[in-house]
Amino acid sequence: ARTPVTVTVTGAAGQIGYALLFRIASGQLLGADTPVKLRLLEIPQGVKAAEGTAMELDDCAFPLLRSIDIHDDPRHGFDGANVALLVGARPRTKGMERGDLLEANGGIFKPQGQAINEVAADDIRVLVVGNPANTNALIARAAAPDVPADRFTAMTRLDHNRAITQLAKKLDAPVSEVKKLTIWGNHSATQYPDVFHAEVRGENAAAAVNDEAWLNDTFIPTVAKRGAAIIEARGASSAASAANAAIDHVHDWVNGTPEGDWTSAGIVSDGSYGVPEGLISSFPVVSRNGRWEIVQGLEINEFSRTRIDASVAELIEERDAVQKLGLI
Ligand code: NAX
Repeated sequence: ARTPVTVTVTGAAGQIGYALLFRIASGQLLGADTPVKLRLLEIPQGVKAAEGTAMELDDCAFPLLRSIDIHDDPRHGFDGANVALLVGARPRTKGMERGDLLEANGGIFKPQGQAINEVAADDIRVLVVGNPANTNALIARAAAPDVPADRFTAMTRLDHNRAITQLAKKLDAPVSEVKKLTIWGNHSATQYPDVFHAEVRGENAAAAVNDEAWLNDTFIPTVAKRGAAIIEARGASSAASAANAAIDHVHDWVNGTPEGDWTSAGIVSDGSYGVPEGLISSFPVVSRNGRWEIVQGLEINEFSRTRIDASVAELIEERDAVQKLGLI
């Protein structure tokens, strides 16, 4: 068996944490031959519930699970971490302005970034799930100057997976026949799910759909507002599907994406496709040798350009706001 990998999960006592931890411990994150050491990070009020989850993890007797440690101090929670899933965040509450939300989350992601900088393993990979995910990732990254910038990512894989299923249903195809779909921009209502380069059963998806009104009035809003639709139906926000997307993201990052396909992830922009350098924006990406690479050379039509630019404009606003707050 390989050397154990240390995985830190923040917000471990929350609903995504509950859906995520059992899958990590069973080997679905890193593979069936990689032992896992779990480190759960919570706020003090969350520690007792995290202990309960740890009891249940014990009761599964997962062969790959080597240890579980619970912490409320990031300097201990990220100690030796190879993978960090930053799930815990401050949700928007009634009457909260966007600036207040960014500031409250800065109070979480800045110290977590600093702790990652100080105590995580040299090969640390970070996935930010907690919203606003892209900008929280930007804050954590800025607080960790000694960690290569490309180790900080934000999750848009749930949006990606949602878009695959909507497109598959429209064309009456199995999801396994949908390739090369892209989520661009921010993980928010402005995100742009792009089917113009996607393939369904080997054919161009936009041509197969051949219905711009469906794209504009049904597909894009269904994907972008899916989170709200889940809350409306379930009375609680997406949890198992969010955990599933986090597993997919890290699994592909570590093991590589399949040939002939790509996925979507929020990664630090190198200026590709007119997205300002340094922003954490969602792109079409492949993973090769353990690193995300942006798929290059795609032609961006007018329909896509307007929508990518709108989402990127929102990311710029968020970046400028956290810059003003001294968070980056
Ligand atoms: P819950 O409220 O169930 O759990 C959050 C947990 O985080 C709580 O146990 C809380 O005590 C803990 N926490 C808060 N501050 C912390 C800190 N500083 N350190 C460690 N733990 C801390 O939320 P849940 O439904 O699990 O969602 C978690 C986050 O994921 C939210 O921000 C949510 O908006 C976000 N999501 C992101 C998605 C994405 O696609 N990127 C989709 C799903 C989800 O909405």
